[in-house]
Amino acid sequence: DTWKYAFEESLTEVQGVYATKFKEAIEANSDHTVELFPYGTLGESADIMEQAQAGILQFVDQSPGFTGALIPEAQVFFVPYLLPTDQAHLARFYKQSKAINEDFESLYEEKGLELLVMFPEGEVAMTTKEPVRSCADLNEVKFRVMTNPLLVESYKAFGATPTPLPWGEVYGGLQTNIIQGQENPTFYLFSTKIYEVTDHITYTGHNNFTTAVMANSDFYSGLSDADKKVVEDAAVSAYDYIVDYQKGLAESELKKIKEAKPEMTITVLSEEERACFKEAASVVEAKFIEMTGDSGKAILDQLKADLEATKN
Ligand code: 6CS
Repeated sequence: DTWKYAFEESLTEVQGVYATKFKEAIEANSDHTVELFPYGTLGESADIMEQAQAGILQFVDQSPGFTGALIPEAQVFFVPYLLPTDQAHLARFYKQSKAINEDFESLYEEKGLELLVMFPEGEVAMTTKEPVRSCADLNEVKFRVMTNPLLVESYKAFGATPTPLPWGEVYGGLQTNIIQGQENPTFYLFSTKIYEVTDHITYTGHNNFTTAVMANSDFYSGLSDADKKVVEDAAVSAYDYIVDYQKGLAESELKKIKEAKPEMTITVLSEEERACFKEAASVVEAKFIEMTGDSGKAILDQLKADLEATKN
């Protein structure tokens, strides 16, 4: 039989490379085939999530940036400066974290989803039309964010005017000046040509892009133990592959942006310049707890403990 797997990026972007490895592993180790549906073939992120919950798709990759309304606790990934930017630390963290592999698993399960893996896609950078050296520079900037209430709170706390939009409206929105900024990992700034419609890249170090792959729960629980193992093993081998694949990716893609658009400014904010963004973090953390209560607080504490435990 054929299993359908949709994701939010193209086949050659990070989620697509992950999905391709996952497919290869399933097909090498079972009689099942996996059909891949890249971004745009079945709609936006919210659409593929609905299809996965309905069982039309067996697998879906949806980032917590879009899962926040469904699972409020998933917004924890948008508390600024919670996650480190060190990729080696992150690689250990997602694999070993109890918050992810146990606590989030049950929260996704309640929504009919079997969480298979979460993985990092790189430090996010802001791209804007005007330079950003402090929060004050975001004043009056309509800044596109994924449709996630806590991300809205973050950019409010940063001083911007947050504008939640699905991905499909971002390039056009920047082109027509409906929005004047957005954030994404470096590889994505190049692959989606977002550098064509913004002039400044700013690294504030405030977050790493997290994504999640899950299966429809009814589908998953109906699998034989052997097939479940094939799926779990495929998720793990694709994880190891995607972590390795991303080594040096931000650097190589930034170089390509510079070649394509030499006038693009690229700024890594100093510790001093980061101060107002870091101050905003505590406001956002408090908002997160206000939104999610004891359950959110428990996951936040566990996540912090997991980050500490995977430092070295
Ligand atoms: O910003 C977004 O909406 C998109 N960013 C990435 C890196 N992947 C998919 C997502 O839709």
